Parts: sequence; C-alpha cells; structure tokens
Amino acid sequence: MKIVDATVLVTCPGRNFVTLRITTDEGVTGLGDATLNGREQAVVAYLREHVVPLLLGTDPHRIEDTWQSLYRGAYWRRGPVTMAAIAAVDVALWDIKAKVANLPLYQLLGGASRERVRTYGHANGRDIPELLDSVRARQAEGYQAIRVQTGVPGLRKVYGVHTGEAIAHNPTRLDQRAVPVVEDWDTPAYLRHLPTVLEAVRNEFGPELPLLHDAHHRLTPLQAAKLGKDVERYDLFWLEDCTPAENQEAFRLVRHHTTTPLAVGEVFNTVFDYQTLIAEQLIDYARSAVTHFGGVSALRKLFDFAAQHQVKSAIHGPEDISPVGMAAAIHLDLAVHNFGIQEYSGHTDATNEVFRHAYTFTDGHLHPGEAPGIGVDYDEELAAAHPYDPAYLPVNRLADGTVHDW
Ligand code: GCO
Ligand code: MG
Repeated sequence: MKIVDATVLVTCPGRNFVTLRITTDEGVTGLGDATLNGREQAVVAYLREHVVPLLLGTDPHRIEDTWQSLYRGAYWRRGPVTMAAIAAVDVALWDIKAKVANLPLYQLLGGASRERVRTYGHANGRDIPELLDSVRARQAEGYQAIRVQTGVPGLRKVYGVHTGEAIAHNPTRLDQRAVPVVEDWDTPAYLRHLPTVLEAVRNEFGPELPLLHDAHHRLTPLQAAKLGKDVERYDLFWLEDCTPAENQEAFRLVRHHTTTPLAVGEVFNTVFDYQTLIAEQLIDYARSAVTHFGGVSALRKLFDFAAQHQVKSAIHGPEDISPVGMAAAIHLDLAVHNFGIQEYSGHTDATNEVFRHAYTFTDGHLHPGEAPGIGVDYDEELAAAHPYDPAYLPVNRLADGTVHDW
C-alpha cells in the first residue's frame, strides 16, 4: 500500500480547525488533527511545505518508522508546531491501519480496559451564584465531574470565565485583523477568592462531587504551594497548571507542601517535558493532547512511562481540539490501563456537522463507538462554507500593564 495524497484542510465552523487527510492507492483515507489554537497557519505551512512531500509514495502501515523519520529527520527536535504536524500524520496513519483491519482503533491499542470513559465538564460564572447555576447546568447534561472557574472581584475578565467576547477586531487598523483580547490579573485577589468559591460549591453540592480547578500557569511555586494547602479541605480532584510548567523542578516545592492532587501537561509536547515530574512522582495526572504531543504513538508511550510512577492519564480536550483529535483521545482512554479522566466540552453543532463522529456522550461518559478507524468523517463541502478566521488567544496583564502568564 502507498500514500498517494495528503491534503491539509482548514475550516472555521465557530473556531479554526486544521485537519490532515491522507489517502492510499487503495482509496483508504485517514484523518489527523493538527490544530494549534492561535497559531494554526504555522502548522498548515509546516505540513504542506515540509511533511506532505515526504509522505507521498510511502507505506502507510509503517507508522513508527514514519514517526521516527519525521521527528529525527527534522533534526530540529520538539516544539508545538513540529509535534502537532507529526501528531496529525500519526493519527491519520492509525486511522488507515484500523480501517484496513476493519476494527475501531481501540482494538489495535490492546482492546477496551473499561466500558466507558469518564469525563469532566467546565462550569464557570462571573460570580459565585452564576457558577453554582453553571454547575447545575453541567449536572443536567450528565457530567459527573466538574471543573469550576469564576471571575475574581475587581478583575474585568479572567481565564475560563465566558463573557461572550471571543475575538477582538482592531478598529484602528485598516485590515481589521483580529487582535488578542486583553485580560487582567491580580494573584493575591485570586488567592483570597478561590477558597470562598470552593467553600460555596461544596456547601451547595456536598462532598462527593469530583471538583477540578485550573490555575492556568499564573502562580509562583510558593503561591501554588500555599493555594494547594489552603484548599485541601475541599478535596479537589486536581489543581491544574498551578505554576508555569516549563520548570519541572518547581513542582518539588509545591508537592512537598500539599496533598492536593496536581495535573500538568497541556502545553507539553514530548516525554522530555515530563521526565522529572513523572520520575519523581511530582504530579498525579499527565494532561497532554493527542494533537500536540505527536499523536497516539507518543502519548501511549508517555502513559506507559507514567504508569510506572502511579501517574494517570487525563488527555487535554478543550473545544480547540477538533473532533478528530477528540476521537483519537477517546480510543486511547478506553485502552490504557492507567486512565484517569478525559476533559470534554463538546463542540458546536456546526463543528459536529463538518466532523461527523461515531463517539457518543452519555451520562457524563464517552465511548469511541465501533466504526472502523477513529470513526470520524470530514464533510469537505460543508467545511468550505466556513473559511479560516484569524483569531488569537488572550493576553494577560497586571494592573500596572505588565504582561503575566495567561
Ligand atoms: C484546558 C485548557 C484550555 C486552554 C486552551 C488554549 O484546561 O482545557 O487550559 O482551556 O487554555 O486549550 O487553547
Ligand atoms: Mg488547562
């Protein structure tokens, strides 16, 4: 079998998604997600200019060899653009292999280790009453574990709290291109506020509901240690990205001061980003996306390493991972033994129409379905009705204007 075509598809049914479609000489197609939110076109160019020419004529069954030649052959290792491009190839090739075998992908990954995949959903509110309503809404949708984020008194707009303002267009620029939304930040105000939020949520919903919280890289290790300790009595399922994740050693200080479970990894793209964190058991959950980590092949190896150190999987699954990336994640979730939880927010109807998928969401749990491959079809005609729309992630600034981690 030979690869005869590899096409990069870009669509924006509500937000931008980049998809790689590989076709074989026998007419089998495979899909891979290559979406890197806010930097989409870098991956498009990387794939079109540097990867597609290398794929044509090669054997789609040689997934590991193709992965190694794209990784080692580039010489320039790692990085989100390279690893998102490799991920798209990897998942598209797994999709083809599983379709040829006429099996859902999870069967090739060792078969199901569980009946269904537990998820968590996102609840948020500008204030506590709005958050409590949002938790109720997620519960009504079936979610059995919920991430809680709120506004902070005195701040206009913070991460994870929706205000409807997604893309800002700059009226002073003639080309009207999107500019990043500016959010504001004050760590002491946040550290004072969050325990009161968790107190209110526990009072309302009781001790059993698994609760998660994302600090989104905004604390120093000492502040993160203090927060973890302060909120121990609220029994979080995890505290996510409590301090900038690049400095793995920083987690030693956090870990030594708190028993609040820690989750990290959505900005990582190789196992090397995790070496100290996992080997020293400084975290409890590894949170990378299939889409940003070099695909199913690489994430599977990460989770096998993590399993040796009691670290569980928690694949990153925000709305900016396409249904192709989600499907690949759900197959892996069903198969790996050390599964922890899957993040899942769903997608807009327009997105689900472009990416018709076999996976289902019932009672807070996902199942990848039994369709051969990853179980996603891409409707190119519908996709063409949603052209690329440039958008940035927000930028965070302190009261005096200093840029802070977002
Ligand atoms: C999460 C993440 C996302 C990221 C987003 C950036 O926990 O799901 O923090 O919300 O911010 O994926 O594109
Ligand atoms: Mg996060």
